[in-house]
Parts: sequence; C-alpha cells; structure tokens
Amino acid sequence: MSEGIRCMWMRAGTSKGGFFLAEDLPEDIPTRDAFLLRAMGSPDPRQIDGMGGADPLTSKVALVSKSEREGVDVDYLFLQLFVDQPIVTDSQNCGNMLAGVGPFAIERGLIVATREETRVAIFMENSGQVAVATVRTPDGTVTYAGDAEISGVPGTAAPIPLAFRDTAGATCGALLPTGNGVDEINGVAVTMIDNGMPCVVIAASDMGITGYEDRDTLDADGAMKARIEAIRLKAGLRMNLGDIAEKSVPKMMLVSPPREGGAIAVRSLIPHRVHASIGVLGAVTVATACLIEGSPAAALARVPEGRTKSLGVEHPTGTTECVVTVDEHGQPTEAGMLRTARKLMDGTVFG
Ligand code: NQM
Repeated sequence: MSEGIRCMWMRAGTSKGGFFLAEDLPEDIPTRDAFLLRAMGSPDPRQIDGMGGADPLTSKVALVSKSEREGVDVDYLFLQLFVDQPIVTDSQNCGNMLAGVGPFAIERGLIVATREETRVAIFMENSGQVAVATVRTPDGTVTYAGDAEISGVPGTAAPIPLAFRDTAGATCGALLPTGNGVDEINGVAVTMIDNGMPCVVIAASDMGITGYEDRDTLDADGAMKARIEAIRLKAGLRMNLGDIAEKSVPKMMLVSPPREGGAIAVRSLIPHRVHASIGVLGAVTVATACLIEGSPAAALARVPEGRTKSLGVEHPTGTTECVVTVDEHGQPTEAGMLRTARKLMDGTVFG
C-alpha cells in the first residue's frame, strides 16, 4: 500500500467522487493515474478493492488548485476513471463534479468565503471555459443543508447554481463540428453537437426503442449498444475528437417526445452505460440540440418562445431544468443549472 493522500469524498450533483488539491497528487501523470486507479479500485466491475461505486457516475475525480488566471478563483481538472478498464481520461468535462468544486475550494482555504453566499469562478481545464458557482456560506463556512431538490438525488440540500458562458464548441471547436445540423451515419440521422459536452443526438425510434425505457432495460440491450458504439466511433472522427475508442466522449443521446411537461425526453449513453439521470453539460447540449432547425431533436421537442429558454430535459429519474440563452441569430451564449452537493468524508485515501 502506498502512502495515503489527503482527499475529500463528495456527492456532487448526481455524481460522487474524490476531490484532491492538485498539488497533493504526484506530478508525473502515469504515477498519478496509477495511484488514482488503485484508490478507486479500477479495473474491476465491482471496484471492490477501492472507493469507487462500480458505476461511471461514482468513479470520478476532481483536481483543484488556486488559479493564476485573471478573474478566476480556482482551476478544476476532471478525471473519469473507467470502472472495468485501467483508463483515466481527461477528455470530458463534468458539470456534476463541478458542483463540489466551490465548496471544496472554500473548505481547503483556496478562497475566503464572503457573507451569505460566495461566488466561485472556476476554470474548467478540460474544456477551457469558466463557470461560476454560488455557494451558501452564511457564517463564513460552507453550508450543505438546504431545501433545494435535484432529480436523481433523494432529499434536499443547499442550492448551488452553476452558470456557464461560451460553452459552444468547448471541446470540438464549434457548436456543430461538421457544420451541419443533421448528418447521416450508418444510415441514421444524427446531430453532432457540443455545447459544453460532445454529444451525438439520435431519435430513440431510429434505434428501435421508445426512449422511455429504464436504465437496466437499455443496459441489457447489447445489440442496440453495439449499433450505437459503431455510430459513435465514426462520429468521434467527424467531431474532431480523433480515435475515441478509449475516450468517454462523445456521449450518445437518444431522444423522444417529452411526456412530463419538459422540452425533450432523453436516455444517454455515457458512453457504454446508460446514465441514471443525465449529465449537466450533457443536458445543456441536448437542450441546445432542440433549437437546431431540422435536427432529430427539434422534430420531437417542445421549445418555449423567447431568447432565454427554460428547457426541461426528461431522463430516467426525473427532469433536469436547463436555462439556455440564445443571441439574435439563435446561437447559445449562456446556460445555467441548479445543483447541490454534500461532503461525505474528509481524510486520507490510499492507492
Ligand atoms: O455532462 C456523466 C455526470 C456526467 C457528466 C457523463 C456531467 C456533464 O452526470 O456535465 O456531469 O456524461 O459521463 O456526472
């Protein structure tokens, strides 16, 4: 067993994982990743020898450091650890783990809390954008208790609103990396889009499903998943992501008409397991796809009028509300979402 490293475990949004000060981890990336894989218990479908919860949503790490950037408080690097393969990837962002970054930075003294609420400007190193999180700090310390609810998490907690700017093309270089609102791959109409998360949006009916199935039913459908992976491998190249065989992007979004009063219903593959709910930037991106004329999502969506739109993304465990603002040309300029987080453990983790 190696020497331990200081770490805080948090539930952040609908994800759970380890939060580290970047300076506490080895600088050498292979050494760092070997430590993190051991600490998480990967590769192993049960992650029995580590902290991971045998699910991509609970096999996550955030590295946080004080920022040198103008107008930014902290830098945040997200790492996805695969559950059953020895892979650590920084190819994607994570808006759920982002919800824990503000509280963690305050807890570790990287920033000083202001009265009542503390605004934390966070540079997301994976994609190069700044997000602003607002954390409740009534007496100069973080309060986790509160009355905000998010779907996919039981109970209530203090609200942590997240605001994003300039996420269009964050990873792929353009909102629509192929320049088209709709393309065809393997005979299927797809929208390849990135408004903070590279996604391929497909009508669920084109994959032979209703799009209202639960997570376990879809996860058990090996034939459908193989068809989707074949599309994903081709889409990755066209989205400027290169060979994505060992990357966790693009995410695959299967959309159907809303039936709970939202804008669209989605089942997302992230990319090999079905999400229990939906990712933050994944939801923002699929909501944005609903605004792309002629796209499979737009054909199924119910979209409100106005430049600032509240778009409910229905998923297997509820509805996630995204607020997306567009400019006069219909291009997305801002997005926001409410999250919560909770400190679970603060101590030393061993790799
Ligand atoms: O899309 C899962 C999650 C995520 C990512 C995934 C996320 C986001 O729910 O911003 O939060 O898509 O791998 O944590």
